[in-house]
Amino acid sequence: VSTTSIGGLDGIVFDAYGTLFDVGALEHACAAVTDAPAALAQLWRAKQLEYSFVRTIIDRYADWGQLTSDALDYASTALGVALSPAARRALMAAWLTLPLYPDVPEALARLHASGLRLAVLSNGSREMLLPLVRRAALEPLLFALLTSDRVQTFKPDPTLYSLAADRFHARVFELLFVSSNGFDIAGSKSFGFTVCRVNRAGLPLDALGFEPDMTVASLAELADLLLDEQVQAAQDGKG
Ligand code: LAC
Repeated sequence: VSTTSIGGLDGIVFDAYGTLFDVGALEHACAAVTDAPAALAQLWRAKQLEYSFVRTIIDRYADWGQLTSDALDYASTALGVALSPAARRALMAAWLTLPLYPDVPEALARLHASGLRLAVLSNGSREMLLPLVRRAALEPLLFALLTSDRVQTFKPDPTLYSLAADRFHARVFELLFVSSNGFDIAGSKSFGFTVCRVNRAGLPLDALGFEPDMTVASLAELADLLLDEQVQAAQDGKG
């Protein structure tokens, strides 16, 4: 764990897919249609992200559901996986039932209980994220659900990040942005957030020239860091 002081935070903004919600679960869904489910799930996710980047650069927005469907078409064709209409629907539906990583529920509850405002800011659309957030019972914990469809662009476009600063009425460095995705660490840090990288898989940091302010292996570790610091500050205040 590396950390810098993070007193004076105004709120915490979480990336969704791969940070709160376990996209690894797509592999189980893919196992229904291929003997190589990891390859299909990985290519699907990689193409989904690639399409979002390309569309952002050429200014041709399509919503996240469309991108996800297009990426599945590419990945299944490239890997020679035949999909019946029913199998295709089941794979798309897997995005609406992704589980939270096991460390997430308790950590978010603790952070919420501490009085910090929490939000999700995602490249997903509201249509695809709301079912996930509701299913995971996160709605009562969230101050805001900020999604790409509002601004019709995708991270790391600063336009999407700016939704958080606007919604919180906060200075950007007073918001802690939490993500596991390398492009999102670089994008959020470049935008000016204080940034926490969640590195559950022990992967190297993407070589984009941006260091997160802290790195944790789980959200439990993040909650410990922030809440211990709060306790310490309260004790110092009394002393
Ligand atoms: C998200 C994806 C891109 O924004 O991780 O939720």
